[in-house]
This record gives sequence, structure tokens and C-alpha cells, in this order.
Amino acid sequence: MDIRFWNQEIETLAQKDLRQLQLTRLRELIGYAMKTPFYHKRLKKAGISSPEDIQDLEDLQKIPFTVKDDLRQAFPKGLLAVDMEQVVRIHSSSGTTGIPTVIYYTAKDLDRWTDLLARGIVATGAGPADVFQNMMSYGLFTGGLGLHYGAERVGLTVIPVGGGNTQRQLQLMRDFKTSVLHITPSYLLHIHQRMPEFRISPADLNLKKAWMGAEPHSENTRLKLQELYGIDIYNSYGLSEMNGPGVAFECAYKKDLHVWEDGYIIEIIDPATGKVLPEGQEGEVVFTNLIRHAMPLLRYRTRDLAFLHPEPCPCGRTGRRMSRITGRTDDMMIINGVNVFPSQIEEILMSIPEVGNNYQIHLTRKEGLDRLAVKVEIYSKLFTGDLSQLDALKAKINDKLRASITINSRIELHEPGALPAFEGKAKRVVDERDKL
Ligand code: DLL
Repeated sequence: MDIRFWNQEIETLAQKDLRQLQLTRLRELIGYAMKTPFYHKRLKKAGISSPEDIQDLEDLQKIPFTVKDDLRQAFPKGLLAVDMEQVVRIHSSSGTTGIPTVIYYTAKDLDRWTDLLARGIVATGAGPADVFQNMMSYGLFTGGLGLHYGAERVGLTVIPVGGGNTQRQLQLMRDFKTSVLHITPSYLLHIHQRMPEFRISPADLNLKKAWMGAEPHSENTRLKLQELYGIDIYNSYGLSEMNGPGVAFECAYKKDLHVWEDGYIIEIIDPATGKVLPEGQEGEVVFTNLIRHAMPLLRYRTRDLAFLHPEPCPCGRTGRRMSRITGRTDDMMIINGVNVFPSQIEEILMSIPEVGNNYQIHLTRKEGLDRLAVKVEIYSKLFTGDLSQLDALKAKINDKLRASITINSRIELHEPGALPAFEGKAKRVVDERDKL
């Protein structure tokens, strides 16, 4: 096994020293948090008015949770802890629920984040000899720029192509002998399906590994993709609120993801009671970001479900490992990498006068890509036999939805009463993506 480190000292720090470092950083973070209007009020209310009120890591429990909605309420600057002059970049979540959420970074914040990505890259055995094709989108999404800077720091040759345009991606892989990819599982599946069209097979390429993330996927999906391409695939996890990718990364052993615990405090809580669960038990993942000062986030509830492995990893890293994401506590769907809530779709549908009051969201996967179909009941007076009128209505619904959720859907129109009706809790989302 090829075990390499980017920063061996910190990656193998004894648990005791790691906890001490977390405490020091947490106290520093509280100082920054107190400068934001949002936490100033919230922490005061919880009886915390200075870093001295945090004596040990147990005191973290005194701090209330932060949720996504807090970020929206605090938009645009309620969580900003530094002057705008110190902010060098913003990112935004791919979620498109009404009020956006924004993340601010100082130059130092970016530097610390980049270092965590460098660790993940090296942990998977990649290095300066690799040619890295970054197929995550660049822009407000953190996936593109995050890994880009991490890879440059380690010294890989970066091809900053971003997502989409399969033919060009394959061309680049062939021309530059790309050895490492950063990609979502759905896109990696899709590319394989399209290879015959361009008369390319994985054997014609120089691919060795891929970092895969931004979307949930099963171990079976990983195994299948590894076999199809003949490469090693490593899971990479992160979220914009915690800077982006690089919160947790798999090492050469591929036995779930090391959390960089000097950068993040991870807690697993019971989503119903908010109580911290014993190690090994599955629950909602909560993170405190110890390395971003421009916009501190304390005890942020991710709504992702996972558990922590109590036993150490043979690679020697002391950062505990979290399982792959096993589900979500909310109904957020991730459709080709875009975070979409059913409520967004409902809001749009219900703003269209021709739409009745029943609808269904149908998710399938074809050629490796997620497909969204929205079935809606419309008023029977519209079924006059005039098909062009119905086509115009479909186009209108799709346009309105696309403006909100940024993706295309196939619209099906139904007569009133045609879709399943619910007496209790409605089940509006039918997700058949796992039926490959
Ligand atoms: O998806 C950051 C990222 C980019 C991670 C590239 C990895 C690679 P958001 O758009 O804020 O950020 O979405 C975060 O995506 O809460 C999870 O629900 C899901 N997610 C991210 N990585 C994984 C993964 C980026 N490896 C949300 N497995 C998170 C399962 C993932 N789900």
C-alpha cells in the first residue's frame, strides 16, 4: 500500500493533541463569531460572551445549532466577521431555494482550505506526475475551484475544463493523457455510456484514479465504475457551508472518509432530539468550521446522515473516519449535482393558474444522467382537443421551473384525479434512480 502524506505531523497528531488544537481554534473562532451580528446575539443569549466562556470541548454543547435557514435570514452580511476589504472570494450553495446563501473567504481562509484539499489529493496517492482533469463546474459552486487550487498546490498538471461537453472531455483525456479525474458519479456513468459514440474505450486512455463526490452514491456504484474504467475511485465529501469539498476524503485504503479534524469539529446527533450520539451510531452530521474566519459557522446541521468509525485506520491518520452519506434528514434531492427541494417545485407549480392541485415528481436515471419528470394535473376545461395549447402550457411550466431550479424537466399533463391522491402524508417524490 502506497501511504503518502501532505503534512504527516498534523495528519497523524495524537487524538489528545488534536482535541487541544480544536479547543484553541474553537476559542479563536468564537472571537470572530462574536463580531457577526448573527452570532453576537445568538451566543450572548446562550451565555457566551467571549472565548473564555469555552473552557473545554464539552462546552461546545452550550452553543446552539446553526441551520440553513439561519444563513438565509442572515443574508447578505449577518454572518460576516471581517471587513469586506479582507474578503477575497465568495461562493454560493448550488441550492436554489429562494434567498441565496453566500459564503465569504479571506485569503488566509482559502489558504487553509487549499491545504486540506492538498492532503486529500496526496492521501489518494496522486502527485506532481499526474495530469488532473477537473470536471466539476467552476463558478459559484465550490467543487471546481476547490480542487483546482489544491491540485496546483501539490503540483499536478491541472486541466480546468469544468463540467459538460463529453466529446471535448474525452478528447482532452486522450490528448493530455489525463490520469486523475474529479467528477460526480452521475457524470462518470454518463461518460462511459457515451464512449462508443466517440469510438473511445477506457483502454485507450491513461486514467488511473478519480475523486468522486458532490452527490450520494453507494459502494456498489463505486465498484461498478472502478470496474468499467479500470481505475481507483475515492470518495470526497464536503459542502459549501464548510468551505466546499475537502471536509473528508478517503485515503489509499478506501475505507470511508477521514475528516480533517484540525479543520472541522464533527458531531453526530440524533436529528429528533439534537443529542450527541455515541461513536458508531448513525445520525445527522454537524460541523463546526475551525478554519474560516470571514464567515464563522458553529455547529452547522448538514442534514446529511452518517456515522463515525471508532477504530483507527491502518494508514496512520488520526482524523476519524465518517461513513459515506447514508441519507438525508430532509427531502432535498440532488439532481445531477444540483440541490433541489420538492417545495421549490411546488411553489412554482402552484403559481401557474392552469395547474390543478395534484402533482408528482418523478426521478429516473438514463445513460448515467438523472432525469426529472413533473406530472401535473390540470383543469379539465383545458382539455379541449387543442394540442398546441397543451404544448404551450408544458413549455411554460418547464420554463418557469427551469428559472428556479436551473434544470430541465419533462412535463406530463394529466386530467384531474389521474394522479394518486393521498389521505395522509403525500408522497410526491418517486425516486427510481437506484433501479439501474
Ligand atoms: O457538493 C461540495 C463538493 C464538491 C463536495 C465536490 C465534493 C466534491 P454543496 O453544493 O453545498 O457542496 O452540496 C453539499 O452535497 O450536504 C451532501 O448532501 C452532498 N454531498 C457532497 N459530497 C458528497 C459525497 C458540494 N461524497 C451536499 N457523498 C452535502 C454524498 C455528498 N453526498
